[in-house]
Amino acid sequence: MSGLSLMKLMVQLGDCPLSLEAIEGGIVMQDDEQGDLTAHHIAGSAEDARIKVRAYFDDLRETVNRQEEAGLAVVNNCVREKLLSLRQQQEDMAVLMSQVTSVCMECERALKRSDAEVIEARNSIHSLLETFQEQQEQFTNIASLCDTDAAIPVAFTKDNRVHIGPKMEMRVVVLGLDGAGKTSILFKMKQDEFISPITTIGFNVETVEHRSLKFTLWDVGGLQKLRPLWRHYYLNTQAVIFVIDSTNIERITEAHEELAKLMAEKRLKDALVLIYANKQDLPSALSVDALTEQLALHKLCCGRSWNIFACDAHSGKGLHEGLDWLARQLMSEFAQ
Ligand SMILES: Nc1nc2c(ncn2[C@@H]2O[C@H](COP(=O)(O)OP(=O)(O)OP(=O)(O)O)[C@@H](O)[C@H]2O)c(=O)[nH]1
Ligand SMILES: [Mg+2]
Repeated sequence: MSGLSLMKLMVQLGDCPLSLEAIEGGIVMQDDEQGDLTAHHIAGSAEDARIKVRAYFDDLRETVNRQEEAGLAVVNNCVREKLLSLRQQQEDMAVLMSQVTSVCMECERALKRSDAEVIEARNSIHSLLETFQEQQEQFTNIASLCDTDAAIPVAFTKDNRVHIGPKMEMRVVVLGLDGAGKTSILFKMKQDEFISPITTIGFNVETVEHRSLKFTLWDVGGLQKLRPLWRHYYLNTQAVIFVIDSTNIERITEAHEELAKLMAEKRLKDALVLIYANKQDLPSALSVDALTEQLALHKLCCGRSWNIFACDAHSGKGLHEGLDWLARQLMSEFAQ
């Protein structure tokens, strides 16, 4: 070994303890301004990293605690509202009961009167009976308004949202090429009717209730000149329903291109993707397997929650299965 290499090795060896301290931290001797050697504590990169991780989780815990407080406050509000309305109903019932009692007493008095007195008082007896009938109706109304369900539904979504109350809402945008059957599907879901719609210029919006969910469905026109408008519907969208005309083999590439654009869209990166292979009532319709392959869905939707369902807007077959899947994807295993 030459003298120069030996010198290099010695310098490296000399550096070694310093590198260990840089990682683990410790005491290093350094010259101060007066040229005296003084001991300094250095933190070390390991400690730095631990501090960063702890700070991150402290912050996360604080956020979670705040959200827990907010969630509990909503539960308390729900309980308060339920109790208030129950008390109100009890009070209404009590008032009505006392009114019914006084009417009953009057009726009894009327029964004890002589025939001549009854004839003379027939108008007031008639209105007494009318009042009695009205009270009976009011009583039935109050009873039907009574919320007999003591449950306070609480549900948790996979994207870490807590829902307290009867129906959880989900914002969904329905996209696809023109003529794919988006509007037909929307009508079928909403009013269980197949009406052949005209092409959509703009959008339709409907709410559809399905199990414990309330879907707000935005059906946007699919004509090529309208597609640049799709992006205005992406914000806060939890799911995309992409409708394909399974019989239109010539436009499969065009559908693939549009779906690929959606998959690359940042604002939709967490959105669930439900693909409806529509018009399955027609004999020329491609099967779900064939479409999955032709659209290269496994590659295109890789890394996200997606699924494809065969359906037809005519009979409505397959539509509910799709919504069921969306609901299951949204709710976490803690969901009730
Ligand atoms: N046989 C059959 N026809 C369907 C089905 N769904 C839709 N159609 C027909 O397909 C055509 C287009 O349907 P729309 O619902 O208007 O299509 P869209 O996707 O809303 O089209 P745009 O509004 O232009 O984007 C209409 O003539 C519908 O009657 C289906 O499941 N089976
Ligand atoms: Mg339409």
